[in-house]
Amino acid sequence: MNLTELLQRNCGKSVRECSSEEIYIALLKEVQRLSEEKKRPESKKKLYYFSAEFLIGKLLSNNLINLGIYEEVKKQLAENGKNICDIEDIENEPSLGNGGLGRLAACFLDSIATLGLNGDGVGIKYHYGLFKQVFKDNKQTAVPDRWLTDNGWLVKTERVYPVKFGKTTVYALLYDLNVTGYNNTTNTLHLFDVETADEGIVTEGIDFDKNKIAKNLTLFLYPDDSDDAGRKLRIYQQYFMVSAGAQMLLEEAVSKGSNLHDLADYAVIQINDTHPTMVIPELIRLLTEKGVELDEAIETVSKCCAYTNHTILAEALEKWPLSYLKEVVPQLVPIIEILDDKARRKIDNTELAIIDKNDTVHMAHLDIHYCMSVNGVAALHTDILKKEELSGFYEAYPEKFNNKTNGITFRRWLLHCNHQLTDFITSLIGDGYKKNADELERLKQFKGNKDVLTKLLHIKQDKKKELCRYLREMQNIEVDQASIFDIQIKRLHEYKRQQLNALYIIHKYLEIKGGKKPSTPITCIFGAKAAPAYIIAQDIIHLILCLGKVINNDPQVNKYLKVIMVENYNVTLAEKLIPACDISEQISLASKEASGTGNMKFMLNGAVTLGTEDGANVEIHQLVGDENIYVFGDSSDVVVERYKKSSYVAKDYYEKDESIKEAVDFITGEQLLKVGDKVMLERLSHELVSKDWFMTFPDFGEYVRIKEKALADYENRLEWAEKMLVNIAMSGFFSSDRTIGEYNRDIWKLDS
Ligand code: 26Q
Repeated sequence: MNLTELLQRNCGKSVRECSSEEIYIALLKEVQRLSEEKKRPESKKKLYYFSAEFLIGKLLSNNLINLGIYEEVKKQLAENGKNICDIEDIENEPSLGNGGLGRLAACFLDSIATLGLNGDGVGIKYHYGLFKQVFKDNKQTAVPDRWLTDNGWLVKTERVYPVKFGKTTVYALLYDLNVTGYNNTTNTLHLFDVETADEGIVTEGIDFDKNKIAKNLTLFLYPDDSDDAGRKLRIYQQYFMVSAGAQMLLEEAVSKGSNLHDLADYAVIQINDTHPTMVIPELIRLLTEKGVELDEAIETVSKCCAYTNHTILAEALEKWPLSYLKEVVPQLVPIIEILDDKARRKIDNTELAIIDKNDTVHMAHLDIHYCMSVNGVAALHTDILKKEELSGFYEAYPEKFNNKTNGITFRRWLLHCNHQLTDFITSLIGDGYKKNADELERLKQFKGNKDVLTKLLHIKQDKKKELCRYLREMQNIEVDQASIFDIQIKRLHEYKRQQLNALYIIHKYLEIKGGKKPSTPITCIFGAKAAPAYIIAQDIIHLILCLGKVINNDPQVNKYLKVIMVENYNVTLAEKLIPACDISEQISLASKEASGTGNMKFMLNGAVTLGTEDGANVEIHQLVGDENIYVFGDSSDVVVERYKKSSYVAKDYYEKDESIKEAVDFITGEQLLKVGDKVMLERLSHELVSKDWFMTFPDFGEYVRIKEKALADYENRLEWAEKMLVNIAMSGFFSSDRTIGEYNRDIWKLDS
């Protein structure tokens, strides 16, 4: 590509004369054109990845990389006095997801295209992504995040599908976004919107009036489901997505020659968590409308659909009152009732029913009865599903259950976010690993190679310096680049236990106050959004921000310890934080984190994990060995037992363990109350002492001990660098190319 010509053509100016915006738009259009030129995969059967969230992140650089022209564009920009980072900054991040599940869907699209598989994403074009987080008075406030611009990646198509909500019909307009694989084919992310969406009503809050559904249907991505109105709107959104998607899929199958009886030869549907579950009854409804007998329609749809479970937290499993469904999607209710009836006849266990005795519809149950595959997202998670949460279902349908350990796309999480490390790895082992991640293991031959290890440390230091500059410029945060970067970035949730990290920080602060100074300063970095209605999560953010105020302003301590919470943590920030990390905090209560994918991104970028035996940490541990990870905490077996027996009493720990008491009391002590909100801090402290549902106290002592061990080990930099090397070398397993290969081999069976 010739940038000079491109900009001459687009703007009638030289590169130098163009603004960053002009260059961004010209590049965007050129990338669109090049992606469009790529071949599209063709196969009889096609995968439809249905997901309420696709957390795709900024697209420009990633697309340039996948098209193989990043380096030349960067070079030509530089020759004309332009920095590609300034062009990247122009793009709004599309925050069309809450966290892990949405980001996973985005990584999967990249890998599906890279492997040349015929598979598209289906979702919703939210006008406002996940809210923008702004800190005020050490508290989170939420601001609507409108990400759409006139010049964007989405292209409006001619396709329109009617979607009926009882007597009201809305029209789903299809927008397409090209997903270009790495040196391979282009696929599509299909996002539906209503023409009537009215952003004007946002200032009044979100209006849930059913009569105004056409105005607000696609306005917001839901951060939570804490009130009834919100829950109903979520059903509207889900049905809108699946009905339009199902119509599109049938249209495509028929155009390729399907007679609908053979639909399973033409379409396979992956249901990303329960959010798209209504695609099952909707497809059945559409097939019967087109003349397929009900029983056959049910059987056909069951052969097409596969379900992925992403959570074991009971409160996150979707259950809808039948009355809501009657109100929103009356046409599905008779079908769901038939599905329930059939399931009850087949399996005589009322606990597995779709509609329970309280007339609540269990979406996961519908999925499991009527999908051909049910998978968990990490080995431990799938085991727990089989043994505990879904054991009844596993007994009934053992053949449906399978594990697909999550993965991440190395194109974004290494090639794009860490050029230095990418180039260095390439200089050592060639670039085969970019498409075949297992080749990273060849890095192991450099164990003990001082030059290689030293270079790794230098790269890490450079990334830390870059992060410091970024935080200074963007967020006015000062970080010591010579300190240890200890990072916990993920959604704020009690089970992820940011509060445990906070208790450690208090403990460390008091230790330093008492004269025990760390050899190397430590910077504890957090990034997390909390659902606005999730009170305790708000309190934990407040605690962390207040700790920052107290500790960072204490001249006795701030040379040794700092607490930073970045504002508005998102994909773009993750791309800056992860390459700069030394210690990756993965400290969820064992059994609660289904997989985690941040843990994999950190590992790939040479951070060492400090974590519990939870989710994919277990597999990281197995791959890198005891020497190269810091593991602590009660096992999932112990935790599951403790819940079953209801034997945990937080107060006993608080009263018996002086260091726990000291740290907890600090939350409501004088220093924090000076900067914080009494109600919030007291509520949090009370929650911990009287409940501590996610069992931070039993793990506290070992967490402190193991973290101290990690900090001490860091002092021997070459030994530390060897841990970094092994982590990078063993991360190949977590490429989403591997994950997608397994989905295809075991579930989708697309020919490529
Ligand atoms: C449900 C009902 C109403 C409103 C919102 C929701 C809702 C929204 C998002 C429920 C769940 C989610 C997201 C879940 C999620 O991100 N789960 C994570 O999935 C990752 C990918 O598999 C795993 O790595 C994480 O362990 C898991 O927490």
